[in-house]
Amino acid sequence: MTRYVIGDVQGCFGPLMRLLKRLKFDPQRDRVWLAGDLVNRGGQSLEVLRYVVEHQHAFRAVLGNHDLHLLAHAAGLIERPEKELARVVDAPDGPVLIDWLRRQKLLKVFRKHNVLLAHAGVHPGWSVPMAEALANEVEKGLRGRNWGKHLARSYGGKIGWDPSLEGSRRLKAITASLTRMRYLTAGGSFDSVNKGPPGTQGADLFPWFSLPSVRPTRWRVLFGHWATLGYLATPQAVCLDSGCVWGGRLTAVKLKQPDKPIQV
Ligand SMILES: [Mn+2]
Repeated sequence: MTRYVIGDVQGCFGPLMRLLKRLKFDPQRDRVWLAGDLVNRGGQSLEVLRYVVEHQHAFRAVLGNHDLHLLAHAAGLIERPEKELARVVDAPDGPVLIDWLRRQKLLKVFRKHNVLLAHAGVHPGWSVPMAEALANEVEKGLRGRNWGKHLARSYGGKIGWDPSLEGSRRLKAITASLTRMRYLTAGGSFDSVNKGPPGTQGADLFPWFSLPSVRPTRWRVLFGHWATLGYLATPQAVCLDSGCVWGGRLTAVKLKQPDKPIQV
């Protein structure tokens, strides 16, 4: 069995199929973790979800901001959803696809490999057990029966993490850190404006994985979300979003070898 992690697919069904072929992916034998943003903008979100759910014994995902946006539409929280997302929700098998999606995680810990996987990243102020517990506060409500209400309390806004937060603002800060974060101030505050590669950001902002005050740990975070970063591997973090939906490439790595990208 080989375990792969694949970056942001964003409805790019053709490239996903080509990448799986390149990997000689065998759903009976291999396993894939998707780094989030399975859907939106690429045109074939429905096809991507159908394929993944059809082979769900082989696929798992951490949710990205676009996946949460789709869930929000399914829960009736979005007034004017993108056509591509409405096509998923309105499909005859839409409810099955949505139920699979909402049962995925926001953070996956691979203890044996000292690897974390989250769509945008893991806040440098969080220990691994803390990150797991915080992610679970959001995940468990999404798995439950009143998931739409829970999502409404957990999703939206760009609230930076602060341990003193409570209630809905705390849930929203957890979700934002795991699914939207790119730059932080030296003190760990959230920046919601800068999206470009390092070097283009405002003063006193650092990529979340290279805050000068944070001591390196033995953990490495695999993440997507940051297309302008492209595939990038540092000792602390590996970005797997190489901008497939923007005309770039779709990236996979073996969980055991994140330093060797496989791209189409
Ligand atoms: Mn994203």
